[in-house]
Amino acid sequence: KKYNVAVVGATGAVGEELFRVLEQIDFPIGELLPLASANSAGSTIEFNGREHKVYELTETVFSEHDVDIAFFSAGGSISEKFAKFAVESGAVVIDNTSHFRMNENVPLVVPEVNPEDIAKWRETGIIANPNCSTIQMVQALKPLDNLYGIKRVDVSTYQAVSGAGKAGMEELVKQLQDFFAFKLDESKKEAFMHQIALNVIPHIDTPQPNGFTKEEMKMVNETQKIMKKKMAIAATCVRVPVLRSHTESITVTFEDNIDVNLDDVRAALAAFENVEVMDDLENGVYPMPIISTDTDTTYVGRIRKDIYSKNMLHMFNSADQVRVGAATNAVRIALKWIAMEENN
Ligand code: 2RA
Repeated sequence: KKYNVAVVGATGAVGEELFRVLEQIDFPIGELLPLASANSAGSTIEFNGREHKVYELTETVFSEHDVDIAFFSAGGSISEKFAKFAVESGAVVIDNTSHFRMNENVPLVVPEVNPEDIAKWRETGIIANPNCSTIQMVQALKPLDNLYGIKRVDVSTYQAVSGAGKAGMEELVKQLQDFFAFKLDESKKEAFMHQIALNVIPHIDTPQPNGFTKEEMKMVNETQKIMKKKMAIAATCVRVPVLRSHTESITVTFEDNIDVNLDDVRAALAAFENVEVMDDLENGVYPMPIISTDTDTTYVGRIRKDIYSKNMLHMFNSADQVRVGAATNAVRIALKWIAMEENN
């Protein structure tokens, strides 16, 4: 069976990557419907060696093209306004924005972690894609929770500028060019105070009353929903001058009686779908953005027991934010949804 697929946000960073992933995974596509706002409509995108016209996103475009699966990556307000029209036309919506994630009737899915939740899609017609920094973390946490039972997670993230879309990536490149175009003299210091080039910014998304940011609370709330466990989680989310991959330093505290066995931990991670262990510090083998970018793998390394507590483990991961963190996760959800529908 072939499926008619719409991509809302066809000209954005995630939208463009969705076309690449759909080509590479050889998705059973009937008609492809790239959708964007009025000012991007009329342009064309390349898909499977053919030019496809970008249509304007309207309330009726989904029923006009008999869409089966609609990917949304055009911001929460667009999903809020238009997802219902795709659902009413009979399509399943796979939404990359945060708008529906914490709605209790909407499944929030990382296919390697909680595929069973996809079955809930009929309640609203929507399946929500988690935040990118959540996805790569729960892929590393799930095998460890299965093994020992996690009590608490502390994580610091080093998030690529691609998380801020095309504009974020263009800003980093331009600032690096500007920086090397002239020496950073005192008079220009103020201009660079919140630049990202050669800097790190410990602030992603809106500050919350509890002193954490919205990005940090996304990691807490989404992880608890996906893993169906109210484990304690503290996150510090930092923007770094990297283009495409997020990396994360994760400390896991297991139940008190656990004495972590590193061989069992590495075996559990290595056996987990789409996770690869890269862990040989002596020989400089560990996850890095330069390795994970443009791949669909979540790399985990720097795996080590805590020096003081036998029930604590530290590790480090890296994954491509635009692929693992958005486009590939969404396509993997769609493939599991198709398999479920065709088995019913
Ligand atoms: C970011 N996770 O990295 C957020 C949204 N993609 O900016």
